[in-house]
Amino acid sequence: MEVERDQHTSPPIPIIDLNHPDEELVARAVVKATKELGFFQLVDHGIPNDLIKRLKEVGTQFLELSQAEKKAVTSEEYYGYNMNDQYQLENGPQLWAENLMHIVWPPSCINFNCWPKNPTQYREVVEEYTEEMKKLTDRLLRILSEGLGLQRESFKKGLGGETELSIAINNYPPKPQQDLTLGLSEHRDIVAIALIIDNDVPGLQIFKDDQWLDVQYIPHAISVTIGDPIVRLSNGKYKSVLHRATVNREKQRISWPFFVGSNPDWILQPLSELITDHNPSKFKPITCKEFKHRSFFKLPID
Ligand SMILES: O=C(O)CCC(=O)C(=O)O
Repeated sequence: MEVERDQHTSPPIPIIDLNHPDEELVARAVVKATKELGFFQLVDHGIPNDLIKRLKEVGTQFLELSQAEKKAVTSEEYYGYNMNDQYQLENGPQLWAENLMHIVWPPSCINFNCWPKNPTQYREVVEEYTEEMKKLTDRLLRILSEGLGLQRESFKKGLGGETELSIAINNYPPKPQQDLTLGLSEHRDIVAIALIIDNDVPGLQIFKDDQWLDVQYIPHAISVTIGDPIVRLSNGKYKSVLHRATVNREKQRISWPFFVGSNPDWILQPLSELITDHNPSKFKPITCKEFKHRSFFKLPID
């Protein structure tokens, strides 16, 4: 199989076979997609299909609980369970979604009150998924480092070493007036990288060449969105992608993003190896915590 699959859609979205024997070719494809678009889809990525299936099962079982049971999960600043069906953007579309998000790593940052207790296998499955995703995300960070001629751990160190990892479940119920409603409004990620799996209902869109493109559903594939911290670390050499999620007229869409965050107290700034007299820093140093807060509340940063 080629490392980048042939596509007959135009313009193409890169689909990268991570298990291709030529690792250099794989790395080049990831780096190219991150430099040009900030988005790609991974196939044969090493996360067992059975584990993805179990993750989807426990997530779906949680969503099927009564509202009272779901609300029993704590809701705090960024994490826990939230229902967004009443939310209306000013002069914008109505957002319709339900969301659960919680930290999965490092253990010192985990608040298990933000994790569902039901179904009972939820914790075990999410912990197993986290272990696998740590390996995959470390590999991507190493590829991004080496892609700019840096030491392989540079990007991980630039995020503060022990980065915060979290997982979410987004539930987008079907909505007949689909054109009026977005599940998740357009945004660039506050986190470094998001790795998204979904059920078989397409809805993710990315903005490329002045238009919104549908991301096709590929069974077992992982969609990767590059976020603004990677842009800052790379001093603008890598791109983040503007993306959004639409809802379907007839079918429920569910997505499970896995987020690679940062160490909250770490100073986020372009990696020093990338700064020269000819290529001065484009971004002000800022703590990761402050960056997250300012990005979340759309406050100015630089
Ligand atoms: O549901 C999706 O496909 C997109 C999720 C996303 O962008 C997010 O949770 O930040």
